[in-house]
Amino acid sequence: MTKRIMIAALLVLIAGMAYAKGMEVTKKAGGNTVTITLRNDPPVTGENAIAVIVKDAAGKAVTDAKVVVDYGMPAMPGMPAMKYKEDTAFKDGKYTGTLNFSMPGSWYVNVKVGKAGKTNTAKLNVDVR
Ligand SMILES: [Cu+2]
Repeated sequence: MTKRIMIAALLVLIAGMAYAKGMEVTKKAGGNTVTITLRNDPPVTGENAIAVIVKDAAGKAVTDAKVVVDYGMPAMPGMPAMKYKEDTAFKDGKYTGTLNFSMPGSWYVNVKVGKAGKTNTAKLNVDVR
């Protein structure tokens, strides 16, 4: 193998590892800790699976919350504000759904965790490619 091919192979391997891991962010939302994983890192234009794990202040998994993801882009020149909503489904310890980013750029992703009449939000911004 030439050096160039070895470097190319290494880059493919690193890219593959990054893809497998996805993007993971942990945030506080009220008394809960919310771990948000996006399947793609960086997120891509089109569909991106999202998984959310919620734990209470004691570190115990919260399995009966209503988790909704509001995401969008503020208005920009030549483009009105875009707002989307994804209702997640709880399965195997995670609240999962799919976000569909219609264009590249900076998107906000607000993960709303509702339980017992209260809603706490974990906010993040992602740079969609
Ligand atoms: Cu835009």
